[in-house]
Amino acid sequence: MAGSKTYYLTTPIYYVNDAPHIGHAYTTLACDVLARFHRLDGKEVFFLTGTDEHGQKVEKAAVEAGVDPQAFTDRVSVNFRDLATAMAFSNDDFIRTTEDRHTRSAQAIWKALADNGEIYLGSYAGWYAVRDEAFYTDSELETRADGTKVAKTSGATVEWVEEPSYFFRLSEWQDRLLDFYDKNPDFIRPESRRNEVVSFVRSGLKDLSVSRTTFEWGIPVPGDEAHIMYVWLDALTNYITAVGYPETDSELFRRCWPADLHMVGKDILRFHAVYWPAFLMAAGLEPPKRVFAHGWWTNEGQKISKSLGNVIEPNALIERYGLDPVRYFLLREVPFGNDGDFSHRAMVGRLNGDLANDLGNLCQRVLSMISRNCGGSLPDPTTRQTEADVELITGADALLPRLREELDVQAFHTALAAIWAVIGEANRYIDSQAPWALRKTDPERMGAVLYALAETIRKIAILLQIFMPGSAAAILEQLSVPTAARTLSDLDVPLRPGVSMPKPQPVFPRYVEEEEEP
Ligand code: ME8
Repeated sequence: MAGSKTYYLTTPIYYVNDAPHIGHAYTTLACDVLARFHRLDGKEVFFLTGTDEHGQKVEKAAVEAGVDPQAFTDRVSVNFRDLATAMAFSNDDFIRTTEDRHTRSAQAIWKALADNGEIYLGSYAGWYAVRDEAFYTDSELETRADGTKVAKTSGATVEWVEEPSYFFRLSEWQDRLLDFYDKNPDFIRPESRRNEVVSFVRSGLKDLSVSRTTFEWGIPVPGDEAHIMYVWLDALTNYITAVGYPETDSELFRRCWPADLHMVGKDILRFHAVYWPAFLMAAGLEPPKRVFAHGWWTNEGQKISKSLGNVIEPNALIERYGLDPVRYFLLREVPFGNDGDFSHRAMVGRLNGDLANDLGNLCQRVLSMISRNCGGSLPDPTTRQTEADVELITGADALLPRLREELDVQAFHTALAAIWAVIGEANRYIDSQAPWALRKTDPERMGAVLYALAETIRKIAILLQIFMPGSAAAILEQLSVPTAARTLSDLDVPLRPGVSMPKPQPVFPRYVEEEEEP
C-alpha cells in the first residue's frame, strides 16, 4: 500500500487535572470504533489520543496537589492510559504535550506563523476563564446574582487579565475560513454545528491572544522566553506533532496529514473548526478533512460534575455491566451528535433487551442446537436450502454497504440499529422455521436452517468486532472462525459445512438487579 493515504483520526487530548470519566471514554470510544472498522477493511490507520498537560488549569491543580507540575502530570496522565486499556481502545499512539517531540513541534509552528507575519506583539486586557482556558468578550459573558461573571456557554468563571501578549492575526482569516467552509461542506459535522460555526465566523473575528506571561507552565515562545504559548495553540499542535511535524517531508507526515477526522465534544468545536484551520493555513499546512462535534452526556438527568459528586467512572461501569455492554450502550442509546442521558435503567434495558435477549439468545439457541443435534459440527445445507435461507443471508450481506454509509457520517446508532434489524430477522426466522420441530421429521432441512443462521451470526459477529471486540471474538470462536478469517473481506467467505464447533457458552449474561439496588 506504499503511498496510499493512512486513515488518521484523533481524540481531543484530555486535561490531566480531571480523572477520566464517561465523557472522555465516549469520545475515544467513537474513534476506536472507526479505527477498528477501517483496519478490518484493510486500510492503514493511525489513531491518536493523549493528554493536554500545560496551562494555568493544570498548573493550579498541581499546586493544589502540592507537587511540581511535571511530577503531577506524569502521575495523572497514566489514568488516561489506563482508561484506554480498560476500554480496549486500539490507539496507535498516546501523546503528552510535555514530551520533547511536542515542544519541538509547537515551537516550529510558532516560528512558521511568525515567519509568515501572522503573529505580532501587543498587550491583552480582557476576560479569561481558566476552566475553559479561553478568552471571552463582554458579549459572551453574563453576571450571576452573586456578582461573578461567567461565560454563557460553559458557565466558567472569568477573571480580568492584563498582560503583554503576542497575537495571531485571526481577524484576517475570516473570509478565507468562510471560503474554506464553503468549499468543504462536510468539514464540520453535524450540520447544525456547522451552521453555528459559520455564523460565528460571519459575525467577525478578532485577533487572538496566543501567549501568556503571568505563569510559567507551558512551552516558551521561541525568541522571547518571557512568554509561554497559549495552551490551545500548544494543544492543537499535538495533532501534527504525532505524525512527525516539523518533518513535513517524512513518510509518516505525508501519509497521515491532513487528518481525516478530529473527533471532539461540542464544547471545544470553536477551537477546532475556527482557530485550528486558521493556524494551519497560516503556517502553510492543510486543514484537517473533518471535525465532528458530538453531544454532551448527563447523569440521570443532571449535569456531570465533580462538585455534584455524580461523575461516572468508566471503571465502575465496566465492573458493573461488563465492558462490551458499556461500549454498546454508549453508541446505541443516543443518536451520535445529540446530547444523551446516562441512566442505570436505560443501561440495563439495553443489556437485557438488545444484548442478552436479541443477540445472546440467538447465538445460544443456534449454537446449542448444532452442538446437541448435529454432533457439534456444522451441517451441510446444500441439498435443502430454500429461498427463505438465502433471503436471511442476503439481508446480512446488505449490512456492509450500509455500515460504510453510516460510519462515513459517524452515525453509530443507526449502524447498530441496522445490525439489530438483521438480528431481529434472524430471530423471526428461527421462530418461523422452528428447527427444533424438524429434528425428527426432517433433519436435513433442520441442518439447512441452522446453517443459514450460523452464517448470518458469523457476518453479524464480524461486523460487531468494531463495537464489541471481546464478545464478537467469543462468538466467532464458537463458530470456529479462524482469527485470520475475520476481516470485512472475509464476509463473503462462507462457513465450511462439517467444521467442528466447540460447546457453546452464553456471551451476554442477563443483568440481575442486586438486592440493595433501587
Ligand atoms: O477540552 N459528555 O480537554 P477536556 C460528552 N484539553 N463528552 C464529554 C463530556 C460529557 N459530559 N465531558 C468531557 C479539553 N467530554 C482540551 C482539549 S484538544 C487539542 C484539547 C469529552 O479534558 C468531550 O470530547 O476538558 C470534550 O470535548 C472533551 O472530553 C473535553 O476534554
